[in-house]
Amino acid sequence: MTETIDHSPGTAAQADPFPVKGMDAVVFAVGNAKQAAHYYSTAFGMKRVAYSGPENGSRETASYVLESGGARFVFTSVIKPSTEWGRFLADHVAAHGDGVIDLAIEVPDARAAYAYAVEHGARGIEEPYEAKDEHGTVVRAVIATYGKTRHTLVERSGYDGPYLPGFVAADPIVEPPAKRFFQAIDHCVGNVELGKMNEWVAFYNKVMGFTNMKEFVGDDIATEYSALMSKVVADGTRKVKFPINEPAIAKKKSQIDEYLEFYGGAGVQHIALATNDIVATVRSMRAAGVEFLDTPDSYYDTLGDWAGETRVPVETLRELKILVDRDEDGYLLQIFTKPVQDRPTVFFEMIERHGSMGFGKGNFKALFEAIEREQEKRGNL
Ligand code: TYF
Ligand code: FE
Repeated sequence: MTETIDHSPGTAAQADPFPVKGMDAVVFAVGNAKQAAHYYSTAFGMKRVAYSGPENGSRETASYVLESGGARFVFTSVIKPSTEWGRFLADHVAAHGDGVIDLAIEVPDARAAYAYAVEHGARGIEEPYEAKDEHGTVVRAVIATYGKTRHTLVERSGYDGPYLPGFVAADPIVEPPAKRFFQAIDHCVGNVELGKMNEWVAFYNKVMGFTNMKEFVGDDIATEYSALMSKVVADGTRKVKFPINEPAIAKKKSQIDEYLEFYGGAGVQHIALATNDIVATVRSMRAAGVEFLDTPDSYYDTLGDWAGETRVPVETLRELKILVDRDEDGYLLQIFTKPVQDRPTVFFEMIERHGSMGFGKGNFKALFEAIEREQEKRGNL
């Protein structure tokens, strides 16, 4: 930690230049959305709520919309490309494997958000457009961010359909768990090329008026053990948080370089999901076959000395390999999955916050060592 820039959250009195309501959805382009939807239902406890495909008039693509509390994921695959969109999806999966194409943000006014973004240097992909059905009207617009990733700006103004016009309500694929595994998207992390982190931080500062959170990995930590640099931008309410990583030249090959090589460029690295019972969540996900990063026993031997007491006994944390971090505001519990596809690219974090607004900087060493052990197994270190 070498600087401490913390523009505190905007208050209602200050006009937010780019108001947001929160994350609308994380949209994945995958090779087989039908099977992905099944995996996120059984292994992540998500509930299918909507569908679009050939049975309801979408002949080119199939999309499955899954929810867990306020978190929404959309899995799309191409059936037979016939338009530019179908070819984009097919090319995306061919080039990048399964990945995130869109971090959609809900905004109160999509036209105003798009105008502000483009005026402040964003590349527009779709001008604001309206879609209507019997449930109401949704206005959307799309801007580009790092790599081929997009931000769709979604204005729902009372729309009460299951997702968007063009989608029909769909039943859960399997009986959802009695208690959901997570209830919100906590943060969405991007990996960008060497030397580009500050440009993308500046992009969010200018285009969305996002401010820098104080937690980041500076070059001091990078060269010592992390092999990456990281800064976090967030909207004024801290509902939307986007850490941005870039590789650093260090003793070891950076995990960010491994991602960039196998993803084929910049893209979304991990999605952190907020849970209020990480113990139950990790037990259920492990039982369903989700693989998590390992943490050595030595981490737990000294944990009490610096992390103090948490609501979970150390022996349970040790058993499940859950990490702890504490700062002046409180503590957090977190754990990371291994990559969820064969390419060493996208993974997930489960996070239970108790006051701390950080990202687990006290765990960076243990975490990055765990990731390096996986890189080594893959022959990429
Ligand atoms: O989002 C974060 O900042 C934490 C830590 O490659 C982290 O989850 C940072 C970089 C990384 C993996 C995890
Ligand atoms: Fe994270």
